Amino acid sequence: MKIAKLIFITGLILFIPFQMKAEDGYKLWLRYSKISDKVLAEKYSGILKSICLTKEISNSDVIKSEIELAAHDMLAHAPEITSEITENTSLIIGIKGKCDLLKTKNMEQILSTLGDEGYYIDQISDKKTNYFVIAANTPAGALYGTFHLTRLMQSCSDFTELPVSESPKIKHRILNHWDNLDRTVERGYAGFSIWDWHRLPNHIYPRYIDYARANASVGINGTVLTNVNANAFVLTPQYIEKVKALADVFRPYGLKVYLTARFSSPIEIGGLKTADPTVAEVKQWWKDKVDEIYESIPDFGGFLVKANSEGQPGPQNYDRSHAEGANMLAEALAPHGGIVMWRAFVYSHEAPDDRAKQANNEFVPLDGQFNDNVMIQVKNGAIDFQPREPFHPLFGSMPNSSLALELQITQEYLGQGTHLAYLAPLYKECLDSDTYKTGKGTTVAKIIDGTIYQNEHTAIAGVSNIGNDKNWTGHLFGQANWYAFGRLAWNHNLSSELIAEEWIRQTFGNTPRLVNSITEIMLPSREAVVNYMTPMGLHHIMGWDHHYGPGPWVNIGRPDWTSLYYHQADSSGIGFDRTATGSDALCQYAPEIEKEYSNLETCPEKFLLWFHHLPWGYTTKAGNTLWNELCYKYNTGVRSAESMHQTWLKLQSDIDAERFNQVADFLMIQENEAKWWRNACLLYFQQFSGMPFPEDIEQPEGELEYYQNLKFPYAPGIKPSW
Ligand code: GCW
Repeated sequence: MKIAKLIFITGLILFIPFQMKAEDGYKLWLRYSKISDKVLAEKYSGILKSICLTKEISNSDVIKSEIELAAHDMLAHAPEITSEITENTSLIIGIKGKCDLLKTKNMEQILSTLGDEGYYIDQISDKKTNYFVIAANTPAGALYGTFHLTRLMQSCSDFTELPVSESPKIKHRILNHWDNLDRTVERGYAGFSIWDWHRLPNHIYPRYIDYARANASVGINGTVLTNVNANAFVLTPQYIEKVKALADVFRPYGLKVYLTARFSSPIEIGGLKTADPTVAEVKQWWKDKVDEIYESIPDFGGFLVKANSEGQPGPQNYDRSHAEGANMLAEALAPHGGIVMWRAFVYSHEAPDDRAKQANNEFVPLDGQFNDNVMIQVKNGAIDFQPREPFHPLFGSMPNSSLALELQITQEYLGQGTHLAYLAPLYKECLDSDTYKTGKGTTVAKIIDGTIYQNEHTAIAGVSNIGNDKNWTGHLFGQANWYAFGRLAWNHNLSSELIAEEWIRQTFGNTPRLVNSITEIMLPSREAVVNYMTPMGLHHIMGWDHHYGPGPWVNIGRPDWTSLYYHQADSSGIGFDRTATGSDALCQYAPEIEKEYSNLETCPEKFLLWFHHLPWGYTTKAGNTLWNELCYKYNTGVRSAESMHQTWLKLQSDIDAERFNQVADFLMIQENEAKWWRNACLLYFQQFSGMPFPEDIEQPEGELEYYQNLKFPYAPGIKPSW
């Protein structure tokens, strides 16, 4: 062949761009992409050569299919799977005492410390044969251990982490889907609900199984299928049959199903005249209804309830307390082992007191009156999932009740479906907050994991960001927040950094360039959103109703749904005085917190305007006027958004086109909207400060009126039907 022709063809081959496999994000972090490192591939293939799956594992099909999928996709290998140990066995996956190697004293001792969902991974040797072992006390533990092993392989681990002993710190680790039966998702930004109620129970989408896999891979063991602004219809027989079909799919993955219970259901679907929890026929109705559910779903988790909040019906409609309402449901569920999660997100329509105080006002007097199988589900902050809130004062204020933490994974107030905001730092900020309620070290994490009050039930919930978008979460990086919620629910001591790295390695790859660059984008991203939206303790200044974009001027509807109620900007200054000279919300915290946050010298600046109304000329710790400091913070937020965008663009050659382009486009949106927030908020607040913008920042563009006149009637994330 002529040399010239050969060079030409070779050149063609060399210049064919290295086509990465197209990826649409559907596989989430469970991509099991091919292990390119030959040495590791060989090591892993050796581990997965022949797997003994002890017979007693009731979910063995699920474990078998996961291992086979992982081996096939990562290693192009088909493991031998047996139910007895053979001379080829390389990996044993089993539960306590079900095979000789798991009956050793040492193994039994280890397993005795790991509880129902824990697992142990190690290499053990027996008569000169080395085995990898995943040992657990139950099938769920064995599955969690299996996902841990595949996660280590996808992350190109050299297994120096071994031995691994894991058990969850919190019992109920639950996603709350604010999904409506018409498949709209309240505050959802990833399309419609994945629950196709109309085709259930007959059609089981593969997506339902992948949903269960994804949750099991991070240890989530519960899912509330329906919106807390509840629809009684889901409790009718025809829907219970549909719910059963999902519960049957999820069960082998250790995922329990819960439903939201609309308090007025006995009237709406039961034909009764009242829903008063003290009326015998109402109690009987709920008992019969619960028994009916358990007939179809023997491991039904229980009910999540939003009552007497934002117009939802509840016991107070009959002058009964939250405790009377919750205990009625709890009594119906108790014989079946079910729980009630009763939400403390309450604030009165009449706005009688600072909204931040009203949950404590209503619930602290009821402490100790709730049945053992009732948990009070409390948002991380006292207002409403803001980019930053001090921890909710209810944590530590109800020592005789079981409190569950409710976090928001969907980004209702953090850029909705287009802003990259990695939320593990927000979750950790709350979890690690010291409430001082039983002295130093009484963290929110230790309250909800039962360490402080030894609760029988412990729980953590995340409001889901999942929809039927191909990539599940709309923004690809929304997947990181689903993942982070699961990992922190399992172990709240994990760091945001470690969780980010785990997710990046499984989602994008293991090169230092990918890991370092994407970590550099993710870790500061939540702070960036705080800075360009609500710096220094500002809060609740978003667009009206849809909550999209800035709205510091919003002044319509009930006072505590406006923005002015929260920033209270006027010529004298800005901020909400929650000290003794104001609403005194601080009195609901422990004295140590009250003292620290009341004192301007010690109050963390990130909470300054949450607790104080300060003059525009107040001097901050950096020596700036408050006005200039706010301008610098907004400007820093914009710079951070620009930097995130630029860092991502440098990764074009490292990431498949579809996922790269989507994130690049969304980071452009985020950069533009960060400027929008800065311009709108600073132009609005300048009306009150009367002070010039610092010369050393980019000057806010445009006219305030332009921003105030923007309308978004079709902003995403269906709004509540009040
Ligand atoms: O954040 C607010 C949302 C409502 C939500 C409510 C709640 C489900 O704007 O859409 O209703 O909180 O937590 O109940």
